[in-house]
Amino acid sequence: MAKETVKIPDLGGGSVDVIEVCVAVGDVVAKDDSLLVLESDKASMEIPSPLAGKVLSISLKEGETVEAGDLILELEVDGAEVEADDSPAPAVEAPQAESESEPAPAPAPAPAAPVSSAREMILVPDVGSSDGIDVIEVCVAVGDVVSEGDSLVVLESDKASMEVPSPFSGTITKIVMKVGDSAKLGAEIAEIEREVAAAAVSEVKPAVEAPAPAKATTAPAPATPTAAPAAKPAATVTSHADVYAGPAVRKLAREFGLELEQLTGTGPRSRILKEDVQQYVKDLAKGNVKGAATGGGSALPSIPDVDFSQFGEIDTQPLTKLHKLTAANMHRSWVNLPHVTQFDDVDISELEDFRAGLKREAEQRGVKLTPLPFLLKAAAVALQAHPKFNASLSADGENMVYKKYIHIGIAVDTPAGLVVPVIRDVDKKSLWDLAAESAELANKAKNRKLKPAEMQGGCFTISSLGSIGGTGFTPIINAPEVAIMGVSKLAIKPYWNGTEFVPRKMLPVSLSYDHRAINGVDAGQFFTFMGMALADIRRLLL
Ligand code: CAO
Repeated sequence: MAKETVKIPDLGGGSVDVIEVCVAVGDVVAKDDSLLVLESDKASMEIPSPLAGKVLSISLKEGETVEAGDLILELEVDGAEVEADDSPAPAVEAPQAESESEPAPAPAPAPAAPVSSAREMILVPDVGSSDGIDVIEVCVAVGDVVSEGDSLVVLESDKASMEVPSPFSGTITKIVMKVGDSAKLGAEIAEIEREVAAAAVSEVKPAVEAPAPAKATTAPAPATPTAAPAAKPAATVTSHADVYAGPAVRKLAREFGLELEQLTGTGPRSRILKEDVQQYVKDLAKGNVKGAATGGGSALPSIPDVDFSQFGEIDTQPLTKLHKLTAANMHRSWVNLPHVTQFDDVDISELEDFRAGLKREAEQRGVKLTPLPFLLKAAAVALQAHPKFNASLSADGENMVYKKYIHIGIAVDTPAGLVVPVIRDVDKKSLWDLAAESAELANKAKNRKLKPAEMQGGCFTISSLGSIGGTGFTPIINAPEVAIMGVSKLAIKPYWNGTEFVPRKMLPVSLSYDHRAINGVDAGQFFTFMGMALADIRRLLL
């Protein structure tokens, strides 16, 4: 056994903060296990162990500022494994600022006029690794005007991510590197047309004039390991600039297709740890991700935050609680349930004649008889005849729960938002009862008088936009129900009765169903059955 000291490697100059100590005294570490995470204002990197061994002592604490050569810890190692070596651990894909392979320094800033331009190819600098490193972001596009220090590309290995800055200001004229390339020292990144003083032009051969090697090339300053890629991302590139996470965590998140912004860091200074990524993935699998309903929690790319005021005057109003709740429910249903919607036109001419004939009686009873009670009744009969529609999938996806009761919700538009009161035991109620109860519930909804119990227990929902207009729409299922019916505006249309076209009152209806629970054939049969009942309401008695 031998005792070895591990020191801060050469990080390319300057001091950095220790933001995480990944080991404790007594830990047994393997070679390349992370010992520390260091961070400057632009960079973050993990320092791997150069040797396998047992941690005997640790000389650093989180929050300390360190520089190259500072002692990290002592390791007890197998004597055969290494000869005593007091030198700092090798920088992990960190730039070797003072090595012989140091890239050419960035040219001096362009002096004052007279000004000319020259094209130069920017090359990958020495990033401290002889292996190729993945290009994970290209931060510029042809035509972009960049300043010296602006990021051109972001490179990432499993231990470090680093941005390659532009060595000078100018306009990007060509991009050679693309996402997915493996970048090595000297590889071409992009061509830049830089502004230079006339006196300086002769020192930098423009591509168009130069004989072979045709183009003047310039390697930028050493790449900077970074937790915050490109400050100037191209339009298609997502910037994670505000997120604290080490490169290994970034890589892991990317492998899962996660945006770092979706994660909550539990490490020091809210740093995102590997465990946070793993926990998030577990929660996602269980459907427990907070905010998924508003678009921020699913693994889908989030919708960009746009400052609309840049395009004109705006007025921002807070959403009502009900609106937010509805938005969350709609989104949850939309992303969780595979919706299929089918459409039909139902001939309700006879129903309408019958309804018109009841107008006086309805007035005497003090109720308004709209098509809605007929739709409720027809839905109840169809649900009875097709129990698959009067069911819910159990949350674990293992069972179908068939309901022996028929409670139907009606979507009601209110000033505060959409609510869905539920009419219980629709199958047992008369048209008059249904007319009275739907009007009463709608009225209560509009006056915010509904009790929670009056909005629970629905088996199926009807959303009627009939009084408003439209020829059809795709309603979103009110999960865990498995289907919803949409009703649009009645229209008189020519109908071919076998010998001639006759004017008929046609009601456009749609049916969205959860394809996990219901097959297309089932839906076709259910909807045809319902259409027949509406077309000939005597069928409601059968
Ligand atoms: N085609 C043509 N006219 C229709 C119709 C249809 N499909 N459905 C209803 N009408 C008529 C009614 O007969 C009534 O006419 P009269 O005043 O001449 O008698 C008029 O439209 C108004 O009806 P109503 O809206 O007061 O009553 P209703 O029973 O049809 O609907 C309710 C009640 C609560 C469902 C409705 O007021 C409502 O809020 N609809 C909106 C639902 C909604 O927002 N859905 C969208 C959900 S997804 O965002």
